[in-house]
Amino acid sequence: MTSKVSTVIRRLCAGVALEHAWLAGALATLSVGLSACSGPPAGASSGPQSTETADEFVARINRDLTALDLEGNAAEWVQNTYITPDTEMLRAKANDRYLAYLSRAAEESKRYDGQQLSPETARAIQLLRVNVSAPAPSDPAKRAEMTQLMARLSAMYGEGKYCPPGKGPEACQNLDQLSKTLAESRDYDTLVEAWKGWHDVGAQMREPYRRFAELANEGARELGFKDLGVMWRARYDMSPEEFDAVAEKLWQQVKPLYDELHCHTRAQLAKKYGEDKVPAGKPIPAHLLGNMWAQQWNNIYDDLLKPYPNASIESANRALKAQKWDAVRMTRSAESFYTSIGFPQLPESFWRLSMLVRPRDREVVCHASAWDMDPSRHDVRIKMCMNPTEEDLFTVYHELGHVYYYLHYSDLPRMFRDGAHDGFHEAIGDTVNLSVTPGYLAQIGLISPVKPSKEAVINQQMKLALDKIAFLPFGRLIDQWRWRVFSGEITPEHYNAAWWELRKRYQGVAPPVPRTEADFDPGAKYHIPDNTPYTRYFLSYILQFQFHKALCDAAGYKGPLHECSVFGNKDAGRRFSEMLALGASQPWQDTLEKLTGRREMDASAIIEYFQPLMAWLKEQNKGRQCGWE
Ligand code: X8Z
Ligand code: ZN
Repeated sequence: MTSKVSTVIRRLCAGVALEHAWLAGALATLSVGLSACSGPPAGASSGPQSTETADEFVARINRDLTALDLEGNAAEWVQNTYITPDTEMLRAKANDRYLAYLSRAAEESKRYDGQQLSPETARAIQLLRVNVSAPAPSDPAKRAEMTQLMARLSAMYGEGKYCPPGKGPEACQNLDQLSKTLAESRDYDTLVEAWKGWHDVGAQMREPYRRFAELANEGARELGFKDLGVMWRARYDMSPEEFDAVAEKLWQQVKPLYDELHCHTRAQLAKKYGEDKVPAGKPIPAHLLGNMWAQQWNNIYDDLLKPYPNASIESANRALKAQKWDAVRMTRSAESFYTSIGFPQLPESFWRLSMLVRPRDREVVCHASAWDMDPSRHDVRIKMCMNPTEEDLFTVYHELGHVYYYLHYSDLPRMFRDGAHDGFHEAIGDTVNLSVTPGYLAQIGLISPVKPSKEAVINQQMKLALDKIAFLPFGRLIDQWRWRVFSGEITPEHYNAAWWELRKRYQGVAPPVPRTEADFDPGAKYHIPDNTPYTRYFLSYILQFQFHKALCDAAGYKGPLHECSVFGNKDAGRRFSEMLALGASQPWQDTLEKLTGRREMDASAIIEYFQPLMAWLKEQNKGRQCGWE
């Protein structure tokens, strides 16, 4: 639906409508056969008037979508927090109505092609045409089939379990339990079992996913795009080809950092599990990195990768448990960071209506997300299954970043209530997390006071790199797979092989047991069944360092970037607020320039940040056989 950050494709940013030849071409071929649509959907005001001006049209769309959002958000929220056949059906129906409306509105907007429009109106119309991550075919039967598949895939992921063979249903384990094993066990075979147990959940999604992708692609083609992957990339205010070049350039900038981290990590894992299990020059077995998808590796920091075990900087895991931090306390802690930089307290309804822990009596989709339920009432929520771990603590700070973005742009017209682009939305909470320094964690009593030393700096940098640097190739590869699925380059007979080929190429990891085309390992990652575009996270992991540097400058900070925290700094908070309040009302380049003084996404801030660790890693890796075949 429209307002949950994890599923929305954030809308296209551009200056004046049809200024870009590539988009004008795509839209000129708009040929949605909408005659089958009957009347305005529930919640929509009366249909189009042929005399309607473009400004009136946009005002009507803003009004109608605001009304439709309420129903769609409510249906999707309930389906996510109470999975039953009934809520699945209700979500599919609400989504159906919403998508029918969007298709019709996109078609109607063609009336204004070639007209002189105000930049604001032109922009709203552009955003309208690309603001959906799964456009429906115009055939109502196909649209219904697609929305049912979307709800089904979401439920399959939420209900997924591993049931060890020969044991009763009480032995079944959900994703939280299996993830805990991946984070905490250091027994090779136990890890294999948990890894395989979860990945096998994907197999049942293969056929529904194949059909879903086919239908959504058809929807994208009807809108004039070559395929859905091209449509997703049309969101970034440049041609898809230009965007590919930008993303590739960023990846090449940061790849050397990843290569050093990979080399050192593999050497440490070989010490732990043996050279036979983790050979030099080969991809790392994907189940040894502390995370189900090997996407962030910080769970193996404390015992396997802490450079100086006797120096400062441990993870907050132990203290969170010992001090019995619960989900409310973790969320309050995040809120208090935001209020320290001048942001408002969370509304009372946030506390009443959010889901912070896994309910005991029903199935839910536990993957963390933030929801903009009703901007007019400031009804914002998060949905998480929090446990007292450092990972979840950082995640709740992340989610509140989305929530504060929603609150900041709640007064904008509907088409502009969005991130400058989706990477901005993902980067807000993570930027704040870069100020959650060891000093801050010590201040709130979660780690021992830091004794400043060169060793402590390297420890801290390693801990952070296992999150921020380890993630980069993962963030890059997910949509490499999907874009190729949508373009037809990867066919269903090669879904899994292509997935592992990309995981090997980018991340240098390999499955711990042989996988075949009977498996569907992409389905074991939330964003695939949920159809959430993923390049947003890759962009966010670069942007958040640019934002952090800009906020530190705004705070008047002068030292090395990795020691800066803007905790408590109202000047930094004001600059951040100004950016958030702009939402999607102007091209993201203008918004980025306002905060950072630059119009390009650029990796030099993350490179600067990790300079001390890079020097240290290069030293460690001397004489090692780095890379993988
Ligand atoms: O999905 C998320 C957030 C919700 S927007 C928890 N993230 C990605 C993931 O878990 O795969 C944050 C980091 C990357
Ligand atoms: Zn997020």
